[in-house]
This record gives sequence, C-alpha cells and structure tokens, in this order.
Amino acid sequence: MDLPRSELDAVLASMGVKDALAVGRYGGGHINDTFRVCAASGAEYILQRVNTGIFTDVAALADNVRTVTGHLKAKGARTIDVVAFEGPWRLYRFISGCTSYDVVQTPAEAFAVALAFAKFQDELSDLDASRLHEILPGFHDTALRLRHLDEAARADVMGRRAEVAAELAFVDARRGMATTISSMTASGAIPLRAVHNDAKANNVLVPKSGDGDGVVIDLDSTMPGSALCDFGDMVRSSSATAAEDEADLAKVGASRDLFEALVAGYLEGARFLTREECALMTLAGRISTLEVGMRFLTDYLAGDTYFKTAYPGHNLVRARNQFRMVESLEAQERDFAAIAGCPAQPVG
Ligand code: ADP
Ligand code: GN1
Ligand code: MG
Repeated sequence: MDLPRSELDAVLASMGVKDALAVGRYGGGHINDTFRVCAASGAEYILQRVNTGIFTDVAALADNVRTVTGHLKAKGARTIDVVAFEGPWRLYRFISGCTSYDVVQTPAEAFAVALAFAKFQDELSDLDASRLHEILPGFHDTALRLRHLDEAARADVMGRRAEVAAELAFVDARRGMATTISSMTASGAIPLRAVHNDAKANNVLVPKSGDGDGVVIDLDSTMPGSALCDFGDMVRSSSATAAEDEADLAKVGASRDLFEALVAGYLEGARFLTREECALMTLAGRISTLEVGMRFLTDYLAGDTYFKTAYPGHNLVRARNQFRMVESLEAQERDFAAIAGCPAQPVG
C-alpha cells in the first residue's frame, strides 16, 4: 500500500524540507521504501523508510551509517550525504549524474562495480570493525540460513513444500560447501573486516561521465564480515547474464567475460586480501549465490514476508534463477579458478 503524500510531506517538513514539489517511489531495492524528492529550491533527496521488521534497532542502524560515512568522508571518498535520521525515516542528498545496473551488460560495467566495492573495503580497512553494531546478526552465517530453510520446510505454513522438492534437494546436495566460508570466518581462518555485506550491482552508483569511482550506497548491512561475502555477491549479481528474477532459465548463467572483469576490478582495489581469501574467490561466488537462492526459497515457503514481491511465486522464480546460476558457476569452476588465479574448488 502506498503512503499518502500528506504523510511524506509531514516527514519531510520535520526534516527541514518544506518545499517538496515531487515525491515518487524510486529504485528497485527489495527491503526499504524509497522515494526521490525534488524540492522547489532545486535540491534533490532520497527519502527512505527503513523496514523495521528487518532492521529492528533503527538507532543502531543510523549509528552505523554515520560511522561509515564519517570514516569515508574523512578520507576524501565519495559517499552518502546524510541530511537527517528520524525513527524509521531518513533523508539523504540525492547523488546525481550516476547510473546503476540491475543487470550488468559489459565487462567495463562489471569492472566499475567491483572496483567500487574493493575501494570501499579498502577505505574501511582501518576502521575498527568492532565500532559497527552487528545490525543483522548471522547475516552471512550459512549454517543459520540452512536452519531457517529447514524450519520453513518443516513448518510448511503455505503448503508449498511438495512444489519445491527439487529445490530442497538441490540445496541438500550442497550443504557441505555452503558453510565453508562462514565457518572459516568464525574460526578466524579468514579475517573479519568491515565489509558491505550486500554487494549487488545496483548498490553502486556509477558516474555517467565515466569520471571517478562508483559510489557505494545501501550501507544498511555494513558491519563486520568477510570480504569474500562481498566478492561472492558481486559474482552472483554482476557476472549474471540475466536479472535475478528472470523466469526463463535458458537466459540465466554466469558470463566468463563479466567474471574476468569483476576479478580484475576487485583485485585492483582489494590489495589487502590474504592468500587464504584469494584462494576462495570462486567458492565465494557459488556460496553467495546459493545462500541468496536459499533465502528466496525460505521466504517462498514462509509466505513471502521478507523480500518485496511483485507477483505470487516471485520468490520461487528468484530461487530457481539463483540455483541455475550456481549450476553455471559450478560448470565453469575450473575456468573461473584459472582466471582468478586460485585453485579450482570441488563441485557439489
Ligand atoms: P534497498 O535496501 O531497499 O535496496 P537502497 O538504499 O539500495 O535500498 O535504495 C534503493 C535505490 O534507491 C538504490 O538502488 C538507488 O537506485 C537509489 N538510491 C539510494 N540512495 C541514493 C542516493 N543517495 N542518491 C541516489 N540514488 C539513491
Ligand atoms: C536485498 O536491499 P537490497 O535489495 O539491496 C537483501 C540482500 C540480498 C538481495 C538480493 C538487508 O538487498 O541481502 O542479497 O536483496 N538485503 C537485506 O537481491 O536482506
Ligand atoms: Mg539496495
């Protein structure tokens, strides 16, 4: 249901914007309600209502965003400009002259996305990660994600379990590999860093002029985690030949050219990576893609309560799409490992 303009105007006025001309829904995020605001003064803003069902502690969330943007600004990096936080609402200055990709089309675009996230991680590498609240506990804990899927399948509140038997079997066959990176992060074998945790292509605003780096946005899940979860999500979102909700699975897969450009862009900026991290780059892509597929499947089983959906069955389409993408990454494991300069990881 859409919010009445009067409510949006009242929120804007309380944040100091009393001359809003146009306020319209904006962007393709799955979580928050986002509006673009054009004011009579010529100023433009992004107004967002945070999804408090997911982000239950909005004060801690605002604190994290301020810590991250403050750190980036102090280093001269371009980032979100916060105007105000007020309960679940927040106002950012609109970052203009940029574009973002729901589907990355060219290697140059993939390179730009990966370089932006790598530089973001690099700029944050001297931020004490413990200053950030763990805003979404267990966000990339794949064992926990598997448990959530199992619980949703067991409860089967929508009576959809039989319909997704093949998808559940797909996940079952990959349980071993799924938890590798999260358990290595928990044991300290892979370093905990301040990372983005939602490194999908459309969370980077790339200057249309081609000058300067992409600006990383959507800082809501920036918190301690593994750099590999970010790289994995880049592979998931930015090497894909189709949107994550493309229903025609014949169109879905990982592109070798896009993957190659992603690796080049990421390694150009992420010079801090350890040898152990580099060795797991291909596995990270498969795990992140499986994890998001599992989350879509869990949400489908649980009645579509987490991700915004546009039609019945949307989450199932997304899950099947992500699992097709996992198969494509598995089929190209040896080739992609050679590109990334890491050992090929066992498939299955
Ligand atoms: P969600 O968590 O729902 O994905 P985002 O923070 O990613 O929310 O915002 C949704 C979309 O709004 C983004 O994909 C982007 O297109 C746009 N957006 C967000 N912040 C800004 C900004 N400061 N300037 C310009 N566009 C923005
Ligand atoms: C959500 O917020 P958005 O649309 O950028 C989700 C990510 C998923 C992604 C899948 C807080 O990202 O974890 O990978 O959808 N964000 C949250 O597209 O759950
Ligand atoms: Mg987003």
